[in-house]
Amino acid sequence: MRRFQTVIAIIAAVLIISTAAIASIAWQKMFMDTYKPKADTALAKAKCQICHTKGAELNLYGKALNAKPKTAASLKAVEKLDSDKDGFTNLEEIKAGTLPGDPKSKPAGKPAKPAK
Ligand SMILES: [Ca+2]
Repeated sequence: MRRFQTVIAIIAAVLIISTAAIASIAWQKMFMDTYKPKADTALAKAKCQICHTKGAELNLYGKALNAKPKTAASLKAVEKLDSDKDGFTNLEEIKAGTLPGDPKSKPAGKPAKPAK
């Protein structure tokens, strides 16, 4: 009986992890389809790190998106935010090819106006 419970727990863990991975891939595809970042930018190369830190943990941009339904409208809804608080809005960063969830990655120059 105990072995059965262990197997069920392992299956449940795998399902939870793979569901999260599939959700992340869906977000990534939607992001790339929506913004089409230029190939040689940090943003295009970041892949999972657009929304995640090195591991599965979400960065500040990922957390803002994760609170919303998985739709392109949700991407638009967080464009005016400055998720990583580096002074540039998420959209300014996306257009510049930098990471909206990483304050160390930001466009050259100064923000157009102070971000919220
Ligand atoms: Ca920012």
